[in-house]
Amino acid sequence: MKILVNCALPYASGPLHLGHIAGAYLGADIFVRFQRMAGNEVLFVSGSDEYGTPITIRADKEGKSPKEIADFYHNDHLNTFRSLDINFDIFSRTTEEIHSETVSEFFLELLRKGYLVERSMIAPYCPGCGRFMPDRYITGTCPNCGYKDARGDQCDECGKTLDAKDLINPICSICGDVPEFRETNHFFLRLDLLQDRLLQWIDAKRDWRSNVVNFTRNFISSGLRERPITRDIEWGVRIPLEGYDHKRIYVWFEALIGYLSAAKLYFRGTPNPDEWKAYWQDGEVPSYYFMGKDNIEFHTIIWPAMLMGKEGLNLPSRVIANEYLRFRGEKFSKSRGIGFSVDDILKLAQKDYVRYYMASNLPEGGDTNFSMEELVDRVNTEYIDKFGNFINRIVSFSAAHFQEISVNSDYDEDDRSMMDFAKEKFLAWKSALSDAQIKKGLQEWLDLVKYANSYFNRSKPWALIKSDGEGCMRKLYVSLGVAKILADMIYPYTPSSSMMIRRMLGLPGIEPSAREENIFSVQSFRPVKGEPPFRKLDVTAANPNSMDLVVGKVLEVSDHPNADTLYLIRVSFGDSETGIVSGLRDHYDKEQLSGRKIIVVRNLKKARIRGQDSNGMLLAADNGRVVKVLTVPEGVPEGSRVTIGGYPYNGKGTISIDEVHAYSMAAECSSGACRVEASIDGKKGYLEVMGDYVYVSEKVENGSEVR
Ligand code: B3M
Ligand code: ZN
Repeated sequence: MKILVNCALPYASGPLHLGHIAGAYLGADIFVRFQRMAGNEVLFVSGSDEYGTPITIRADKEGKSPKEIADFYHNDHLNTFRSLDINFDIFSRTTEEIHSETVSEFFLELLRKGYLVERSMIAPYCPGCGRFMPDRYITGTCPNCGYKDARGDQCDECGKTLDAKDLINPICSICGDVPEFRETNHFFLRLDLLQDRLLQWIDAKRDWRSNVVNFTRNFISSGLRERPITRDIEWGVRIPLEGYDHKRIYVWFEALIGYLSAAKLYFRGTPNPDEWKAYWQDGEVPSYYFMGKDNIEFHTIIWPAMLMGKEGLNLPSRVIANEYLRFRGEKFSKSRGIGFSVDDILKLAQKDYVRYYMASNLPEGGDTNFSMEELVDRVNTEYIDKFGNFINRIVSFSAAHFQEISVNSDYDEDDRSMMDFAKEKFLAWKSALSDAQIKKGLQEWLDLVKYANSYFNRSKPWALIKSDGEGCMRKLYVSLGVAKILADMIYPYTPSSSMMIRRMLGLPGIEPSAREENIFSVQSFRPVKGEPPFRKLDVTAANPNSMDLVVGKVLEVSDHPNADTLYLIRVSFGDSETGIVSGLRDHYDKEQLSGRKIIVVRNLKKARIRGQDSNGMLLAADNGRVVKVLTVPEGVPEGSRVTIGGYPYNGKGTISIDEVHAYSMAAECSSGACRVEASIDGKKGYLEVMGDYVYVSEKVENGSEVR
């Protein structure tokens, strides 16, 4: 059977972090691998979403063109997916020509059929910038949840889609001016005409997850209005009509068409360029869509509406949306320095360990939390101790005593119960994955791992070998059969380790299979003894950053009562405060420090300095004469975490002043500004914050120590 699997197109505006991976991509990859094991023909599609304000915002910030940004992050995404074994058949780009052609066709056909109409509307216009501003560029307080930093298109906190004019106290995020709301002409999608059909359609989706169905049903029932699908911007797909040179198609209208244009592109240049039609027009071919929860309405309302209007293409069969993966309770955000990017985490743990932990912790039914400690714990105790050791024990024992292992005597009751249990778990795994329940599938696997361990221990092959050679071989045969099933069941989750284990089991050339007839079908095994398959994770060793560097804001400065060179400084981290004794009195007036953003080593061991408590250490560049505090770019809030060479703080308790000095932090000055470099893990790395650097507040002598 053919299956189409589409995965939300990530914006090419920044590196992917673990929140993205958990939201959409890992689950989709696991699902696709499973479907292929089950013998299905899958087309697995995604691509970079290269238009839209996330890209232009980043371009403005970096002084580059949107195209340069999109090129860079498109490649970055490709590398990221490759590094995690997430293998799309095609990872396309919305700047492909075939995409704009496909968008034009869609647009013109919807226009012809009356699903698009031109109307005048009110949009935010910034007098400071002298142009209409995308909703996303306007920020203010969310009318829904009160979050202060909501964007005009959507609130990041409550997820509600917004209109800039709904924001309370809106301002332009570029220049800070208060926007006006002016009239302009745009094309609108007549969702209102499709409301009843959409409701009927969603009501028939009995097997969908309730988060998606409930959200969609509520949304539709509250009444669908026409939606503008063009904007007064320059970066986007052109409107295929005369006279609209300064307007473009809105990213959320065209990006959805990216699924279709990518499928066309995939088959273009193959012997059968029309093959995409099999995936889009054959009503028997199901289509699955994976995404994070903030993308639901676009896939269950806008996209189906567009497809209904267009006619002749399949509607989504299944929309699967995960909730959020959080990091210490907050949403992952590379730019705010919260959590790990994929590159960061892969420095600490190999891809299959990351895939394993993430899969076991996917936010399928509600938000989950990422924790490095939990990752280490689950990988070590489940994946390595239980699974890896089981494989290693059978393989080494078998290889040490037998050339070839086949079954040569009748199964006893325990063998049978082992085999029955294996079959039961295999079938449960299969039905979970068929239903895209990724976590549940993994749980079935783990149950079987545990049972297999206890069966092997009970069987005592090391004792049997002395008294009952045949019985011993039979026990090994059953264990190897179970090991093969385990290797198959784990294949979608950790494909490269699964293949390694298959080699240990002596199964080259037999592909992983999800077919029931392929369990216990191997007649004889020739396991290959080698090294234990996995090495345990030690993240303190792996993550060398033991310094909890945080941006603080000076609240108050006072003289130390017993020392003329010292200040007592109160510092805020946003949600907490601390008191630091610091030797800046000869270098800064109190007023110069008050209100300033500084960098603090928050986990320095508490000390009492001349009778006053000091809790943390304020960093400054110091060449013995000139002392200048470190600082951060405008807009970096207190509480932001600083990384060193890409490593976030490893969370391992307090550190001593000597340990701080071991990082040999120093000012590295070039044209006008001084960044801060440190020695970490035998290499040089910069202190970074929110995608930018930590700087010395004024230019100092190159190489000045930072302490
Ligand atoms: N780029 C939003 C996101 O990355 C958007 C998805 C498009 S799917 C067609 O979350
Ligand atoms: Zn402005």
